[in-house]
Amino acid sequence: MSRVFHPSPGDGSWRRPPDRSHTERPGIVAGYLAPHPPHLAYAENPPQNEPRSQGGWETLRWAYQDLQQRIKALRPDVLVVHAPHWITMVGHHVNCVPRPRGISVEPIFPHLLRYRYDFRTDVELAEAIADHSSDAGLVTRKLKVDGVRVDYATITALHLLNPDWDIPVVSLSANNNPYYYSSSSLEQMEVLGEATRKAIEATGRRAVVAGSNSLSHLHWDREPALPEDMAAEHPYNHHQYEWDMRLLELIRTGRTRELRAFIPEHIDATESETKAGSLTWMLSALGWPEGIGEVLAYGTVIGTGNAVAAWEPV
Ligand code: 2X7
Ligand code: FE2
Repeated sequence: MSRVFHPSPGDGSWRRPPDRSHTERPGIVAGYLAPHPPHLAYAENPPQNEPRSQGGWETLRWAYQDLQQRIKALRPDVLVVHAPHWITMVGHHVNCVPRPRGISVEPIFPHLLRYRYDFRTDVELAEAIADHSSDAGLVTRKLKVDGVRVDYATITALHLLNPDWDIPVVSLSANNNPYYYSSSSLEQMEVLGEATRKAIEATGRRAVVAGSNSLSHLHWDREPALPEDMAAEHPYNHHQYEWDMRLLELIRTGRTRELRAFIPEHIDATESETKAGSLTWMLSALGWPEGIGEVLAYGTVIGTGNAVAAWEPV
């Protein structure tokens, strides 16, 4: 049975992942591909979000429930997330505000996401990531202005990974200046990933790193009257779907070296949101581990391809 569409056996045993927190070694304990369409948070009906839904996009949300259990078992000190919609035109910014609070609104889908957030930043690690990145030659800034609104992608991914919000966070921006000109941003994301790993090790943290990208990224310009009408949900076209499957096949068979070379091809073929670099950053932080990689679910959201995937070094 393909793991792509059948994320878990039906006996509920996936809810009880082994307790792996005994590995108290500092470092990165897991890397996750954690897509952020606002629809997924909307469909969960959390009290923090104003709009109400009837559900939808279940296979992706069930995979996130699996990740929530895994994260609880790992007991990390911090969740480090890179997401494409905190766009910074000059350099890579790190949120160093100790307690971000506010309302995050999805600008294209404000009827789906108006989410009241309140979380803690691991400021020491945030500053260490900025410093290591700067030392590695990247233009880097520490965001210290209280009250700056946190983007919806960061909030959606963090909510879906840890709806209890009881683990401190470090949030990184997407430097979309190189994004507009070429795929050279991916080279910078490799450097940012290595700097992130060094900062995690230097501060003695046990960290989960989450790259928050969709895959194929063409989407409808109309939505159904009921946004969660799953009869209307399907891939934008078969070409997009096929290229997503090629990428997922590399992930689920652990062919990470091939994946690294394939990501730019996939971007060219599908306008993939991986162009913002979150997936590359996350895998670079993990050191591009060969032989591991799981696809927990794939599903489309308003036509875009989205996968929840995991890399858990033993
Ligand atoms: O940010 C997104 C996305 N990546 C995919 C689909 C729809 C909305 O928002
Ligand atoms: Fe997005």
